[in-house]
Amino acid sequence: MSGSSFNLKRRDFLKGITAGAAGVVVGPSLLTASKAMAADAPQWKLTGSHWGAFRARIENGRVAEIKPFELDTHPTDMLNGMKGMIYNPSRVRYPMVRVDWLKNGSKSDTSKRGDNRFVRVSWDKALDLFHSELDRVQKTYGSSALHAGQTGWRSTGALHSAGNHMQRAIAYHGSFTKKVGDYSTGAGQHILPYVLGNSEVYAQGTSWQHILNETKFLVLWANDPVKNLQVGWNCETHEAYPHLDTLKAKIASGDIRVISIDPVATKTQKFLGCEQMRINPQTDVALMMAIAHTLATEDLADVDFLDEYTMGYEKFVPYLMGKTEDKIEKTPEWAAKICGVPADDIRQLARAMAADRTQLMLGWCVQRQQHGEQPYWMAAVLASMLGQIGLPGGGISYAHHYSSIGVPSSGAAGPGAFPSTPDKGYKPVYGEKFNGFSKVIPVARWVDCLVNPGETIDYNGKKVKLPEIKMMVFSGNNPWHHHQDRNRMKQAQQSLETVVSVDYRWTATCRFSDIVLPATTPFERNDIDVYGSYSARGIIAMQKLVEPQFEAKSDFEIFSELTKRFGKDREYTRGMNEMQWLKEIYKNCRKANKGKFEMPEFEKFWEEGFVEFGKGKPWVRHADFREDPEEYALGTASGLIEIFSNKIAKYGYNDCKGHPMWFEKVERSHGGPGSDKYPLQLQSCHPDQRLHSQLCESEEYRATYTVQGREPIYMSPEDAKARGIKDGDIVRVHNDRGQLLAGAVVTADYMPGVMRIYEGAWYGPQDEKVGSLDTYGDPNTLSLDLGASKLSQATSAHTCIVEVEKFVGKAPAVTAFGGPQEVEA
Ligand SMILES: Nc1nc2c(c(=O)[nH]1)N[C@H]1C(S)=C(S)[C@@H](COP(=O)(O)OP(=O)(O)OC[C@H]3O[C@@H](n4cnc5c(=O)[nH]c(N)nc54)[C@H](O)[C@@H]3O)O[C@H]1N2
Ligand SMILES: Nc1nc2c(c(=O)[nH]1)N[C@H]1C(S)=C(S)[C@@H](COP(=O)(O)OP(=O)(O)OC[C@H]3O[C@@H](n4cnc5c(=O)[nH]c(N)nc54)[C@H](O)[C@@H]3O)O[C@H]1N2
Ligand SMILES: [Mo]
Repeated sequence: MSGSSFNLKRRDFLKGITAGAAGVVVGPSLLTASKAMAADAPQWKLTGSHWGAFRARIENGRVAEIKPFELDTHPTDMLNGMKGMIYNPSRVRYPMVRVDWLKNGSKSDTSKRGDNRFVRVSWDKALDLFHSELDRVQKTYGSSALHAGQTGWRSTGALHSAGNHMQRAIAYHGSFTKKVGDYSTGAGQHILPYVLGNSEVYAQGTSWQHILNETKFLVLWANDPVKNLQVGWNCETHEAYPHLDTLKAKIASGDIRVISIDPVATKTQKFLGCEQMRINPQTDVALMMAIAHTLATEDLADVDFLDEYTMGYEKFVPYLMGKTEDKIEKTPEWAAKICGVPADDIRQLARAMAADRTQLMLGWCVQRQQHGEQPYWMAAVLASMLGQIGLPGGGISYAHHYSSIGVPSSGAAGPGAFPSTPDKGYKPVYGEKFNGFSKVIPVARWVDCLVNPGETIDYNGKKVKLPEIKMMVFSGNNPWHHHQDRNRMKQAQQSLETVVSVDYRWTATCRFSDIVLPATTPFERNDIDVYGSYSARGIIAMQKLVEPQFEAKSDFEIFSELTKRFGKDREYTRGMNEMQWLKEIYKNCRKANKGKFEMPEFEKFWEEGFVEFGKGKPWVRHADFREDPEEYALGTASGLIEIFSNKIAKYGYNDCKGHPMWFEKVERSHGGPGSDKYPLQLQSCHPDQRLHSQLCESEEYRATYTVQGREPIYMSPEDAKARGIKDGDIVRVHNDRGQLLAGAVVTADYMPGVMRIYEGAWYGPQDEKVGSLDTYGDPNTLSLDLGASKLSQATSAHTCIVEVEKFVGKAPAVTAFGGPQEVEA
């Protein structure tokens, strides 16, 4: 893998596409579309995706060639995988029902769920079954037994937002259990409102222009923007990348110093040519404490800022100085033993931060760990001690690696999404019946509901009674990728009577479902979306490239037909079809932008393909608060930055207290708990060549990074050598929770004791039994399923230790791809 290469520049990119196109090897039978296609003349169409806006040349009803949208100066290499998203052997082709479920319905043998044996049925049959199950569950158990609340990275497009269709349609039938929070930033989005008055993670950040002009010392903390800005929530145009080019130049010329605090030499570090501070995983809070200790003891803390803008510093200092119950002074020497950074380096880092304009930029991975709230809170404390919050190029940011944050927003309104809830005054077929259970659960605790129904857990100052769930519906998300601890899940899901999945690829979630419905890809329907994500640079027409493949239907069609079965289709669709909806969405957007941003009539827009709003003005986060902390008080209890939170202290939690603290983890490499048996940290960071599990099905593109057909596991030369592993070997990775096969990539980018398998690798179990070997390499076969704390109950995916060995013998075939085994009823 070309770990060091930045996003391809336009010219190389086009080369890449041509090279890829030359080697197309997809079996002809898979390419046959369901509908007869007119042999149309070659033509280019514009569309967009999480990976970028692009134009596609259509020939004989097929996508023949792709080129990036001309406004995208830094297209991602992943566009090379796009064609394989439409044409691949893992597409869901027809409605399918699990064979045993078709025979026995809700009384099926659920220990067989996952055996991947399915029967093809008609759309009518599948939707009738779906509908009758909804009826049965509402009648028998009530709303609490239905969970249709998981959401995820549905495709771009305001209209065809998959989760919204599922939730709106089902709500017309009856209520269901919903979720709060997300897997991305669960711990961060829960702690920061107490500390900074806003979740911060999805807020617009200080503009890159200010950072490039004013910052002298930029600290990338667990942050890999060059890798992670390749995808965006909307149709990307990669507008942050030119700023990263400038940053690279400014590092070379000595104008800006950048350090990456990370156990791994990241893609960003290698692109920028910046420094790295290697840190033991999960120990960032110890390092932060020691930096704070140095600032406090060397008189480097900005006491005026702390006085005016923060509260509770005086309650935190005794902890820092070892004057509270733990009696540990958080010196650099203390921290060095935990985080592996020499004490002198810690002191120098602290001094450098205090010496000049310093911007801290945190990534999100450090908060997808046990006690993930603490590094986020402690980083805000550090930034407060440095006193630069609200200055251009100073202070703290939690999102410059996400969806073009840091590129100023145009200020224009984007197109409103298809509603996720029913229209006002609606009457569902079944009334609400939650039987004393909580209606909303923390997103990552749904498997806990299956394991411990009726249990009451703490959550963010409240109590949550976990519902007894009997039926789940998934659309636009892939829980058999996104959730932790496969074998726990495998065991737990047996208590579900019915599982329905809507997707366009046969994911492990489909494999572990009873009814599977084929959706269209975003390239088989018309839509409209923002391009540029947070820059809101313009609006793009996502023009249908090809007809739906096989028997696929859009989510809009699927749920229209479902609602028809209980007489709510007119309400659900408001009597409008796809094009009418698009016109309506566009019209409302045009109205919202009237007098501010010029937008043509819909027909003209559709023909031209996009409307540009222009660039926004550079901006500084928290500048208003700094200017006038009363007028622009933060949304915290005191209106100030809370180094101590009375609210949190009053919750009385043992794993998140009144101020940030160092907590040991249940398991940790580098001498931490459990490391005698499993000495290696397994990171499951976000993939360089996928969006989670999306694109993994793209066969040729996957082949550019797999090792002997398996997902790569990256490891240090030291760890490989100690185990007799060579680059290219198949290895078995295991811990007490599970085992998987992966392909070794040995690289000095990794420090000893740290390994990585990118999340989103498709789960390919040898069979449906609990504990079976995962043949492809899904890291969630090994990850821990534990709430980060009682405050957030967020995922702790990155609290995970393992051992690895060379696999000897004949490796079993990869079972992850290629769809179900089709059987007769
Ligand atoms: N170990 C570990 N696990 C993690 C993480 C980690 O760091 N480590 N990260 C977590 C994070 S941050 C996230 S955001 C989650 C992501 O978790 P998900 O959002 O669940 O991941 P995706 O693979 O993007 O799944 C989206 C699914 O929606 C389907 N889809 C796309 N478009 C449509 C459509 O139009 N209609 C229908 N019906 N389906 C559609 C796709 O085919 C895909 O199966 O994973 C989490 N899991
Ligand atoms: N290409 C691509 N980009 C994406 C996504 C994708 O799937 N593919 N997903 C998007 C989504 S949904 C999300 S949530 C974001 C995720 O954004 P992040 O969570 O920020 O991304 P990760 O790549 O998981 O991790 C970032 C860095 O954290 C480091 N790290 C891990 N553990 C530790 C630790 O204990 N200490 C320190 N100091 N560093 C650590 C890793 O080595 C890595 O370099 O990315 C978004 N961008
Ligand atoms: Mo995420």
